[in-house]
Amino acid sequence: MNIDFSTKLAKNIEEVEIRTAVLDTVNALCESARDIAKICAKGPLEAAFGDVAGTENSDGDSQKALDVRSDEIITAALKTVPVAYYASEERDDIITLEHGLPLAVASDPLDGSSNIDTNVSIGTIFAIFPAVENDPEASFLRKGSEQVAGGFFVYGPQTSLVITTGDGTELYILDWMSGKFKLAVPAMRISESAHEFAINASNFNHWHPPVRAYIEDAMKGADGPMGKKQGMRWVGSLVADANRILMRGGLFMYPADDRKGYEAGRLRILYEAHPVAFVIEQAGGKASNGTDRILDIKQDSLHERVPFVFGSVDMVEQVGEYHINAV
Ligand code: AFP
Repeated sequence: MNIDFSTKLAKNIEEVEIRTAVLDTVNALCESARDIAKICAKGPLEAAFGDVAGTENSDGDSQKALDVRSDEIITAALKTVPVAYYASEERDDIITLEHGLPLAVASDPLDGSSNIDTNVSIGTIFAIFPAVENDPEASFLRKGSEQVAGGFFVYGPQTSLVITTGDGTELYILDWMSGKFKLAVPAMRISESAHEFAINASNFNHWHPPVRAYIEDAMKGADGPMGKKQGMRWVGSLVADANRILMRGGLFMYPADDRKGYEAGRLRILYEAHPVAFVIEQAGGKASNGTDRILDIKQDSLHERVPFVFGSVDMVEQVGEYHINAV
């Protein structure tokens, strides 16, 4: 076993076949993450570590060698467990592993590619759905609330796993001596209010009015409507910002803006927003597109983007108020 399953993980899943399949799949993903973490730990000592692979992903973004390698590692692992279909940021189309198996897995195999050669935390994000038999598309084009499990690995000072199966959010840390992910926090909780936001402020001139108004007020700190100094962080790796917000509260925003291709923001709903929203909500936080709950949104295409706002309840709700008041 690659993970300590003495926890309550997946015990809330009533259907035995699905519960067993989820545990087997999480175990396989943990082995994949350990292999990817080993590659990350070697950095530029690992051939083709951060090099551009010379290929492009579904949206024409150039792929790094580690993007492609991570996807290959995960694909090979999922062939050993009861997963019928696999969708990846690094692949245009769904892969059918075996019709008739109970699960469908969507993944961003390597989130934070722009940070690969800067020694900044990066990660792997995954969403697990019950497979719709003989219908790969229907298995993925659905609401995020239909996930049976979701979460992400972070390859940073620790190699960690944040995961939920719908009964709270757990934090596991990889113990390199045993090679096992061990439970560190059985029930992560996001503080309801905090005073730190994460956004790529270089896009200020492209934001729509509600976002610009919110950030301008946040920048006013104690002299503005928020009445307190607001801190700011932006890692450029969703998994790192999400992990920080789970640990100490705060707000993350990647909103829509007026740049070409960013009409719905940058992040993909299926394998980035849905799994992150799942762990955030299960830790007592909120996740929206600015106004509507992310997990209630059904995506119409595999790589569809969505404006993404998540974190402490009070902060996410306040962003929603700025959107409503702007109408
Ligand atoms: P890459 O994987 O292409 O580096 O994108 C990372 C990401 O999807 C997400 O992890 C970050 O929060 C966001 O993009 C950073 O976007 P900017 O580079 O526009 O700030």
